[in-house]
Amino acid sequence: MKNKNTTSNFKNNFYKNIDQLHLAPLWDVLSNLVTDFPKTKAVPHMWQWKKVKEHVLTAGEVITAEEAERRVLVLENPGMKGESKITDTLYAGLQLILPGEIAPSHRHTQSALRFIIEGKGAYTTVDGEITRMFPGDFIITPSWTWHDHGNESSDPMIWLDGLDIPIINQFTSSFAEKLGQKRQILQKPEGHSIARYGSGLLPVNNTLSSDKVSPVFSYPFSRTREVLEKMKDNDKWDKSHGIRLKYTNPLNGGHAIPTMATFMQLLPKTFEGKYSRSTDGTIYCVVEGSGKTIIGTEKYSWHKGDIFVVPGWEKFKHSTKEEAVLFSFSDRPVQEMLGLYREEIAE
Ligand code: 1HN
Repeated sequence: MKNKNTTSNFKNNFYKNIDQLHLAPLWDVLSNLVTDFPKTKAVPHMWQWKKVKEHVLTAGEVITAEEAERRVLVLENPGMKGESKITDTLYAGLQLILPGEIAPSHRHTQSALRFIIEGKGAYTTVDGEITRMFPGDFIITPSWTWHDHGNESSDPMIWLDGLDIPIINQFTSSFAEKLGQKRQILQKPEGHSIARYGSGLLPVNNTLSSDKVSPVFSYPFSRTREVLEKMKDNDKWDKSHGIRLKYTNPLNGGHAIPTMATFMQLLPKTFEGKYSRSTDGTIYCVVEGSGKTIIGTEKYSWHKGDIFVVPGWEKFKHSTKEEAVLFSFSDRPVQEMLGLYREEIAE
């Protein structure tokens, strides 16, 4: 008995002593640190456009775009409340700009993507070049570029923001500054970048300092849709993903944004996708049509404007009755760069 007590005292003292020196026993935590399979607090979830839209519009009565700096309702993963994350590595939100408003110019090391859901013709300016935004357009704001948004149209404009905020914070590399002016000065004519870099041509004496990010910052939906339409009759469908295209950087064929992969896909009518899973948690936004996605054990019926999240390594499959188009984004480029990316398709 005495012996047992002595041993237990000896051990208790050991744990107390090492704790005081900020030392901790790995054997208590190892199985949580290095798991046999990916583990995440993120859960599958869908935000229905018909339910969230009215609240995004009401935010316009609660605060101005200028006061808020960016008037956004954050899409919080229900498994990570209060963390401003939709997956472990990504942030997403719905931003509203009302007619006549300006979201003032600023820049930060986080990269951003915009995917336009509703409205017509509000603008964003990125490093001196303006582009008008229409539904289905995909626009990038590379790390450390000045950007401001404004709405000179007569309709509210709502878009999906995707940022790599959790990744940047993990690396303690967040920097941000305000320009101190509502609008930056325009330095290039509208259409400058897509003309030079977005037509299968590149200026021979290209003076870009880096190929890390795509010099095309606006990918209009009209062009993307045409590609899907041309491919749908001639190309082989992926068994899980239908016809899926990635937005690329024309300088090197890589992803348009170094930290976030972005995709547009077409699912044909009466598609019955096979289950697949991949290590990149993915956010989907419905662009056209309707369908169903089973994520893990949950079934989601989606329509235009709905946004749903598939956590990393969770099995999922899509099915449709009518033709549908989906935009999506994930942290795949980072995983690919580090040699971590894995995917599996059920046979
Ligand atoms: C940001 O700069 C924008 O520029 C949107 O529209 C959302 C969320 C967190 C940090 C910066 C924008 C943001 C953001």
